[in-house]
Formats: sequence, structure tokens, C-alpha cells
Amino acid sequence: MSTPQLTTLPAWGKLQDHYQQVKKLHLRDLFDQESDRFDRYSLQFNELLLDYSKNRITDETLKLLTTLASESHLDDAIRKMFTGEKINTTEQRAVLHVALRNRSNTPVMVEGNDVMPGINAVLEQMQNFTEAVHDGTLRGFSGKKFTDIVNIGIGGSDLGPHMVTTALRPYWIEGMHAHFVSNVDGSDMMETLNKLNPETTLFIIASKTFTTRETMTNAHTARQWLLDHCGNNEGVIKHHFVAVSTNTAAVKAFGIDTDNMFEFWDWVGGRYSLWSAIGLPIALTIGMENFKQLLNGAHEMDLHFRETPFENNLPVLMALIGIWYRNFFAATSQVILPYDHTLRLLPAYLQQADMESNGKRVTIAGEYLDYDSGPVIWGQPGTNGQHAFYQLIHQGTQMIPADFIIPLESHNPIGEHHTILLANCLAQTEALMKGKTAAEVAQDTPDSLVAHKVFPGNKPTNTILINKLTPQSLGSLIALYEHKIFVQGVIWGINSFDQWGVELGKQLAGVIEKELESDTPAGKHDNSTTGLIDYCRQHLL
Ligand code: G6Q
Repeated sequence: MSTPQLTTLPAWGKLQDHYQQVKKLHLRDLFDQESDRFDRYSLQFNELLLDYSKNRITDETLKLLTTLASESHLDDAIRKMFTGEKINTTEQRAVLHVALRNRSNTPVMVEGNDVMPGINAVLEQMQNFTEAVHDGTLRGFSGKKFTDIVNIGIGGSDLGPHMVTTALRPYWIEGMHAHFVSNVDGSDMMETLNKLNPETTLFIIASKTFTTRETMTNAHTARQWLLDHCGNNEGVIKHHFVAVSTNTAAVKAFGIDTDNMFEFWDWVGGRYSLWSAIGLPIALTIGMENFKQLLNGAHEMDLHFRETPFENNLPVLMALIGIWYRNFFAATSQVILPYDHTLRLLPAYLQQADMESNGKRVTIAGEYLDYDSGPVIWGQPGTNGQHAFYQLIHQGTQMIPADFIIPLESHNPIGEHHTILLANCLAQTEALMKGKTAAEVAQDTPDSLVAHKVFPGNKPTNTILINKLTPQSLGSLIALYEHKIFVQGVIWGINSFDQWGVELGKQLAGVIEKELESDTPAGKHDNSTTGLIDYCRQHLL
């Protein structure tokens, strides 16, 4: 079914009219009038509680937004994704990260073939490999057990496993340490290698295409480092390097034995790939059983997403509320605020997941949008951000919807730390909602300062409470955001699963790289770029 023009849908027009009413309402007043707002606008799912009551919504808003979802044929789009239809139309690919964590193991067909046997075979290969590394069956060139895993990858082949491995620090197997090198800046690689012993270091080259310049450059540097430390014995490479890729030929050409290659498929998008063998560094660090718990948590969220009516469906609600702010309040950004040190990479991870998926300006049919699509996603862990950018969220001129995320139970329950963290998280959402009126500003405040000390409030927030950050609950949390992004993409009528802007970036540098290395004048560029290339060549090279 083709996506109808969003702005012509009946619910869109009604939401525009409704916005004129709601924009005048203050959350403080809504809470005064509705003492059961928390009960009505919060939902629990397994280990997660979503409180969306501090949003600028009424029952009518939610009714209209869920109608918008129905009019956008969201149910049909969900079915298409889960049943392997080629919804990534510009690349003619299915989108099946949900199959990677399909723990019920029911068949998922792509072009008449069930993908589950292939997925299960790679999971088994990962299991055998991680066990062999952990029990010492596989060892480094001098016979010592591996202690350090270095994942070399970038973008989707880095951010997911890096974020998850960092978030699950309390589950790290004793004696195993994970490192992630992504940037082609040599400092990234050297800072990592300088800490490591080549005899006990295992490298994972993670690249869907196995052609990405940064990853290949880093992989060759790591290879040479190892050779330099083992008397240039090429035979050791196969013991210290494994690859995760869809490109068997390129893996072979690099010199990695295809027995040491973990396969994945073109229907796994890079930013959705942590559930595939791209998750190998996760499995090596926390163990395969915990990796499967991560998959279980995501699968449970998949089932919830697929089966729950829109009005009680966590990803759908979060997506619709996001659309409400983006398209009607004209909010340009969304901030992610995890109150958990181990979730410190979540904002960067979601930045890619969301901005690469929904940073699009044409519909699936190639027509220019006459409405806004994905917002800027950013954030930092709390409480650190409170001492920095929260000022603008409280008192700046724009409205920035915020997601606050916090586990109730800490893995490091020392003294009062966690109570202080939790109190700050809850206090911020309350303050953003209520604000502080001129009447509430202290009586002895000079008139000239009152306006400076007034907080407008009415700043919307979601709060996600997680009982405890475990592989399972983290899996559910990530899948929640993945599906939120999907729903928004469906309503905007865009392809959330291609990334032509990223592809362009991969090609652009090639020409200038050659020019920087040559003595002949720079080729055809604008005057600024030519000037910069010439300056670099004269001063640095
Ligand atoms: C993800 C993007 C992008 C990609 C990297 C790495 O969805 O396409 O971030 O993951 O560019 O690509 P390779 O895995 O092919 O090296």
C-alpha cells in the first residue's frame, strides 16, 4: 500500500487545530486538574516503566495521534518489516534485525527462504568461539590465553557493541577486557595498542562491506603491530584476527581464514547490527548466555510492539509524542539523558540510530517532504549535564523534549550515591515541568533579577525507569528506541533504512587523499578547498 500524503490525512488537520488549543495549556495546570495523570499516562513493560505524563498531551491528543498512526497504515508497515518484505526500497532489501533476536525461532522468510537456520548457525559459531576463547582452547601465538579484545570497526560496526559492552560492564567475564578502535586518527589506534600485550590480544575486524577506508586502515596497522611483535611470522595472523562481514572475498583478500569469519546479511542495517555477529565483542566480554539474554530482552519488546494496540504500545507512544513535538510544536531536537554512568554512550548510539535513519528529505516515492522529519538527537549522562547544558533546556528560547532514563537498582550501591542520582533525575523532570513563577521567586529578589530567575516550565519529558540494567532490560530498551524510530519513519513516509549521506562521505575523501600525497597542483575544487589543500601540503606534509 502506498503511503498517502501525510499532511492530507484527516488526523493531521485535526492535530493542527488541536495544537492551537494545547499550546496554551501549562503542564502545571494539567497536573493540578488531573490527579491521576501518572496512572493514566504511564505504562509498565517487564523491567521498564515509561512515564509519559509530563508531556503536553491530553486524551484527545493521544486519540488523534493514534488515529494518525492508523491512517498512515502503521499496522501494515509493522507486518511488512516482521515478515521480511523489502521495505528498504532504495536498496531493495528486507529489514530484519528482528529476526536476529527471534528467540521463538518461528520461520522468517526472505525470497522464499527461511533466514532462521542461518542465524542460528552463526549464533552457534559465536558460542563455540567465545567458549574456546574463554576456556583457553584458542590462544595467542605464544600459548597465552587471550585477555584483550580489540574491535576495529566504525559507525554501525562500532557504536552498538561499544555502547552495550560499556553498559554491561558489571557482567564482564573476569580477565577479559574490551577495546574499541574506530577513528582513522592514528591516536585512537596507538592509545589502544600501547596498553596491550600482542601475545594476549585478539582483534575483531568488523565491517559489513569490508571496504570502509578507516576500518581497513586500522586493521592493517593492527596487523603490522602484531607482526612486528612476533618476528614477522604471517602464520600468527589467523590466531589473532577474526572478521565479521558480509563480504567473504574481501575477508580472504585481507588474509583472514574464512573459518575465522562470522557472517551476516544484507538485510541487517549497520546501525541495527549489534544483534548479529557484530555483537561478537559483546559475547566475548560478557559471555554468550548474557548475549542471548540481550537478544531475549529485545525479542520481548518486538512481541510487545507487534501485538499491542497503539494506545498501550510503548514504542508507538514514544514515536507519536515525538511527532507531536517535531511537527506541531516545531521542536528541532530531542535530548537523551541517561542517569547511569554505564549508559554514557547511549546518546551517541541513539544519535546514529535516529539521525541516520530519519535524517531524510524525500518520501519513499522520492517526493520532497513538506513537513519536518527526524530531529537532532543529542545528550550526555546525568548528573554531569545538569552542570552544563541543562541551563538552555530550562531557560533557553526553544523547547527541547527530553528522555530521562535511570535504573532503580545500582550495580555499585555505595553509600548515598544512587539515592542522590535518582533524586536528581526525578527533581529535574519535576522542575522542567513546573518551572518557577515570578511569585515563587524569593521575596527579597531585586526586581531587576526576577525575570532572570523565573523558569517557564512546561518543558516535556519522558521518564524511563529500569528495575536494573541487565542484558535483558538493556535489550528491551534498545529495541524500544529502534521501534520508535521505525514508527516515526513510517508516519513521515520515508525510508529509515538507507543512508546515502553516509555513502557519500565514504567516497569524498578519496580524491583529496591522493592530492594530499602528490606534488601536482590540486585538481578541480572550489577556491577554498584548493587553498586548504595547498596550505596543508606546504605546511604539514
Ligand atoms: C550504519 C551505517 C554506517 C556503517 C559504517 C561502517 O547503518 O551504514 O554507520 O555501519 O559506515 O560500515 P561497514 O560496516 O561496511 O564498515
